[in-house]
Amino acid sequence: MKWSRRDFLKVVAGSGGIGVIGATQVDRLLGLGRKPEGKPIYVPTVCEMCFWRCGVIAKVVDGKVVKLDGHPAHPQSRGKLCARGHGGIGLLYDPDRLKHPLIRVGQRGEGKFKKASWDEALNYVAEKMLKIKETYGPESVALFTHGTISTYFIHLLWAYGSPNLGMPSYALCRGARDIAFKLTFGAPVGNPERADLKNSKVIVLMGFHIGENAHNSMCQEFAEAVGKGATVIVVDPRFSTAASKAKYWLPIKPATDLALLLAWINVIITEGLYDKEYVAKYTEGFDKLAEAVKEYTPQWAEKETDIPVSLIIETARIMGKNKPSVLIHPGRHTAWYGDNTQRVRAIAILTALLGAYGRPGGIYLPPKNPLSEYGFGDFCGVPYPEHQKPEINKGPYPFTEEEGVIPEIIKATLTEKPYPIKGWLITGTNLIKSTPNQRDTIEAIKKLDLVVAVDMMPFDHVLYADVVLPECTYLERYDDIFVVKERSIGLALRQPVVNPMYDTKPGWWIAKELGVRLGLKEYFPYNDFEDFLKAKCEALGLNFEELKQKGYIEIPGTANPYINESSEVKFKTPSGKIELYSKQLEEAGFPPIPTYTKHEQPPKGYFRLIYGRVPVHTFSRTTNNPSLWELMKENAAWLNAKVAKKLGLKNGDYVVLVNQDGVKSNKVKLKVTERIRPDCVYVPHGFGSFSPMLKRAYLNGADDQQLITRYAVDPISGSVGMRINFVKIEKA
Ligand SMILES: Nc1nc2c(c(=O)[nH]1)N[C@H]1C(S)=C(S)[C@@H](COP(=O)(O)OP(=O)(O)OC[C@H]3O[C@@H](n4cnc5c(=O)[nH]c(N)nc54)[C@H](O)[C@@H]3O)O[C@H]1N2
Ligand SMILES: Nc1nc2c(c(=O)[nH]1)N[C@H]1C(S)=C(S)[C@@H](COP(=O)(O)OP(=O)(O)OC[C@H]3O[C@@H](n4cnc5c(=O)[nH]c(N)nc54)[C@H](O)[C@@H]3O)O[C@H]1N2
Ligand code: SF4
Ligand SMILES: [Mo]
Repeated sequence: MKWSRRDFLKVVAGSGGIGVIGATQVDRLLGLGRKPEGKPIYVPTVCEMCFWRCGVIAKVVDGKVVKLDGHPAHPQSRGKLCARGHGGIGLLYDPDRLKHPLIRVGQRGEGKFKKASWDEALNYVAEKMLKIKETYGPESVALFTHGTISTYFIHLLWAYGSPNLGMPSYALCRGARDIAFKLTFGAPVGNPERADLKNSKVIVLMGFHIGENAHNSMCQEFAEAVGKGATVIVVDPRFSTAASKAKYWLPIKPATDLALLLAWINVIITEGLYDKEYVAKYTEGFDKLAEAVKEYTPQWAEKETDIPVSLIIETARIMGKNKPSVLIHPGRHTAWYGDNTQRVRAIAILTALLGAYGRPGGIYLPPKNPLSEYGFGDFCGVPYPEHQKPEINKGPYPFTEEEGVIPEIIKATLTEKPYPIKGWLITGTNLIKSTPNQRDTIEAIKKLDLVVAVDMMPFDHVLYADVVLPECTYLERYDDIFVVKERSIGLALRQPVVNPMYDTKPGWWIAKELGVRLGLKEYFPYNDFEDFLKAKCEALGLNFEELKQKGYIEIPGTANPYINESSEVKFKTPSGKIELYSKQLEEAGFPPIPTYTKHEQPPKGYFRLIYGRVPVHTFSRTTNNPSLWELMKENAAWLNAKVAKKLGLKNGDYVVLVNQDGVKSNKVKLKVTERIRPDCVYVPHGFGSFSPMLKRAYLNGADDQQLITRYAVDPISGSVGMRINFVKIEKA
């Protein structure tokens, strides 16, 4: 059966789904009384409406972007875009954009600014940064960053001499997953994830809601697999869009997934359903694993998870029968409870037992990379200075990486221990929405000598900035070349589709201008970004003009999806094998095989607060986008129908959520539904902005982060579990 765009839409459209941005809407955005009539030109570029980074073909008429389509050759778009990708035009022409540099005149948080020139604003920041360096040392400046702008600002931070970097995409997102996969297989699962979805016969999604989580080619491959008859098993306390495509929906009691995984491993081993040859050849520690999981019987797991024994056994058998083409998706946002690394380790172990790592339909292998590593830092050829003080950003977590644990930096700022942090650079992340315990974040800001926000939109955190530096959008700028690591290696170029509007500048320019003012000129040896791009292309053996014209170039002969059984395979773990039993964890004082820990369940009268994605928005960043706002203006809190009846609440009622610490949400509409367990409330993430500078997003529903005053940090990875908060419901 051949899958068409319509079938793709069916998957993605499950819950309000994909939206098509109408032509009249574009006209309105452009402020045109009529459609542009000139001859269209088509410019290839790369999307940044989320971090899947699809290839885009932009249609430009009379200097205006009138349409965005998926790049047909780019493996992550395959000729299609999701609603958010189409909605890039709404970002470009959003009248609420930051239009020129700003310097604060009121109190931090008040959002009162005066217009400034770039020179004034950059000099202000550089002066303060030099002062902090002189008084406290460079380590006292921290950077919070997300997205492509990170390339330039991490370079600037390291050149300045600070290690204190925090990326929300790490400890608040995929950090635990990367570490668990490295510990087990010697390599992270990658971005895009190396999930061989289109060839899977069984797909297991644990709290991973494809369709609402709208990563483009992943949705396309999921649709393809479903079309070919793959069995889908969805483990989620909520009947997600993916659950509507599933044969099995297992409405698990939240926080107990590790019990289910251990029981599945138990059944696979006791019933001899594992891939014996693969396990013998490629793995280490099987006997110890078999011994350790004996206690985790399906009978035991039923009590923990609320999933009947018969279903635990039946689903395990289906996996065993279809091995190795079984994809147990490792997830992406894996920051759930305090044991995230061990939970994802259990997924990795189950994957290995089924022989699914490096086999069709499981996790494919990384492509062969013939390219020399040529990062942004390599261009200048000047080494970074050594920092003189310990890094705060990694906390006490032995396996965490340089991308850091944001709450550790916030804690240090508050306590001034082990040393004071006095400056924050915030680039491309809405720290207020992405980070738990907003009160701590706001209190920490009060202690700072400098807060800088480099953003496109006046989101919540911008209100607290001393200086606001407006970046132009991805449609108006060059960025560093993307090395795409899908099944093959490819190179993709983001290039300006139109000239920057207003007095906005690209991130590479802002970082360079700051660098020059900080006396770090040798780290930024370019005038124009094309100098850098051309040098990089040369180093990579590529023709820049060809890349500009095509937008995406694949490097032939780099695909390496499956294990070649006839040659020796070495995993990049200490033993060279897949480590079911992890000596690295043992040596660091952690259980070498995942063990189950119980988490607290909601007290009487309270519900567990869970959250997730909606297909037409990316976190908070799109909530003011005129096109996407029209598709979904505010969020609604999901509540089980029987519970609602008991509480005397109806669908559409406005309520306030109050958490265990007495913190109240904005008023939010109630979605009364059978599609959620009675012990949970589900709030789509990213809504409820309190920035009055956003005409559409201002107070548009509830902000889940406001209610996340508590978090549980995973002692292995520093992953910040945010699903340990409980709420009760009051009528608004
Ligand atoms: N409660 C809760 N917290 C979460 C999550 C959750 O689901 N619930 N999800 C977690 C996850 S998985 C992640 S990855 C993080 C995401 O965290 P963030 O990336 O911080 O998410 P956003 O809220 O979208 O904030 C993005 C900010 O960057 C700006 N921005 C967007 N594009 C650009 C650009 O090109 N240039 C510049 N300069 N600025 C830009 C936007 O205007 C916005 O202010 O949040 C994490 N935190
Ligand atoms: N449209 C859209 N797509 C996106 C994004 C976006 O902002 N918008 N963001 C992208 C990014 S950076 C990331 S990290 C991914 C995140 O996407 P996912 O990795 O899929 O993560 P979440 O959005 O946190 O997933 C929430 C799901 O977990 C379920 N859940 C809650 N608690 C539990 C539990 O204890 N057990 C189980 N089994 N399930 C539970 C919720 O009901 C919900 O269905 O999405 C990416 N794709
Ligand atoms: S998945 Fe959608 S928003 Fe993300 S990069 Fe692709 S088109 Fe853009
Ligand atoms: Mo994420």
